[in-house]
Amino acid sequence: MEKLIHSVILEAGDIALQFRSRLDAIQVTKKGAKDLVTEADIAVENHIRSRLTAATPEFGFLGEESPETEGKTSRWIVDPIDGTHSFIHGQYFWSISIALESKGEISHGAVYAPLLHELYMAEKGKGATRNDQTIRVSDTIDLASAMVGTGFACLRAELGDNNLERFCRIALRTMDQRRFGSAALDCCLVADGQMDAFWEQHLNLFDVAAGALIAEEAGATVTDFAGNPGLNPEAVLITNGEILSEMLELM
Ligand code: 2AM
Ligand code: CA
Repeated sequence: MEKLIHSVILEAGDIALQFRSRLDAIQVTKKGAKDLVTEADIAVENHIRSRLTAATPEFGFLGEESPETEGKTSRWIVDPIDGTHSFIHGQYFWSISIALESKGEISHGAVYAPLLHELYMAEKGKGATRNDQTIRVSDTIDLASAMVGTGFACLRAELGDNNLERFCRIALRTMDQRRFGSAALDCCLVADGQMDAFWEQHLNLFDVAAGALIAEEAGATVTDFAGNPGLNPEAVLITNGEILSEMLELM
């Protein structure tokens, strides 16, 4: 399974990069007021879907850009381009995310950021890697020394509870903050210690299914904003463990 995911995600990266090389000519369509989809999102998802479905016809498929198909006990969960706005603007921080869920539990996760040349992978119980090297969360012990990240998907979804107050509250207590624009990649940045924590609300499962497993396998805690363990895309808090309680107080 790992080999299949590895080849498919690298192929998907090549397709995305071909579109990236002619960004001026790329077709962008609106799914919602600020919710964009490009030809690249669709071509990448079509490729991933046809490759994975051919190799595992018995599995279901949940992707951001195509209708869901039911599977028996396993399904692929795919975001073809996480960080579509970054992609459209020619920026670096976007990624491709593939997860495999079996009997309700994520068993494999891969996140690939083609322009950063970073491929993160994890298998449940077997640790996490970045470009084949084992990774671990940071050992930062207090929020005052921490680098944290967040995202504002909710603003794009035009919801009332927009994370700005929480961001200001937390920003006053940390060393520094980042907002990279790809939730899948943000999870991986906590996994390899580049950030000490990441939170975001109102995400979709395909944004974070792979990233959360990668983070967990690298030693991160994955909870909701109340500290309940496990992945809840509505409220995702991923930390290096050391700063979990300080973060929870501020959520
Ligand atoms: P996307 O680029 O695949 O749409 C950035 O804050 C994160 O929010 C990204 O993972 C982004 O994924 C996601 N996101 C963007 N718009 C969203 C929306 N309208 N609803 C939910 N999530 C969204
Ligand atoms: Ca996404």
